Amino acid sequence: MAKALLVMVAVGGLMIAGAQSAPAADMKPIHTQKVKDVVVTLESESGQWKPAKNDFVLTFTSAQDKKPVDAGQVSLTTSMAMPGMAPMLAGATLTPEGPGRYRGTIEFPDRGTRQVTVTWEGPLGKGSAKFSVPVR
Ligand SMILES: [Cu+2]
Repeated sequence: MAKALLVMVAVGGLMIAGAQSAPAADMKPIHTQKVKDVVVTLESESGQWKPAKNDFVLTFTSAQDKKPVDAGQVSLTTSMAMPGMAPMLAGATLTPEGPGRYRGTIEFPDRGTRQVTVTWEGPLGKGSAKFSVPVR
């Protein structure tokens, strides 16, 4: 999974050079979190995750001037605690779309609150954000 993610990110990076990305559709925030000087925003057209395949956008901006932050290598993973069994894990496929902007997909088999971990490692350093998102 981790290896596939790296390949996807690398391929996405190549695509940016040639392709002009489509204008962003109207997005609603799923979650916003400030980590030091970076604001991490998870958003989608519906503003929530459902038990199915989900498309979303992950952005990194400066808390000071609101400009995009080059987050570099980014990952988004989720887990859900399930009584009496191992936590259910799901990772997102992320494709860089522009400075500080990643288009992602993630699939959930059921409802329930996910613990989300976003990590990044780029020119401005590395960091992580942890928060929970309901799947409903
Ligand atoms: Cu579950």
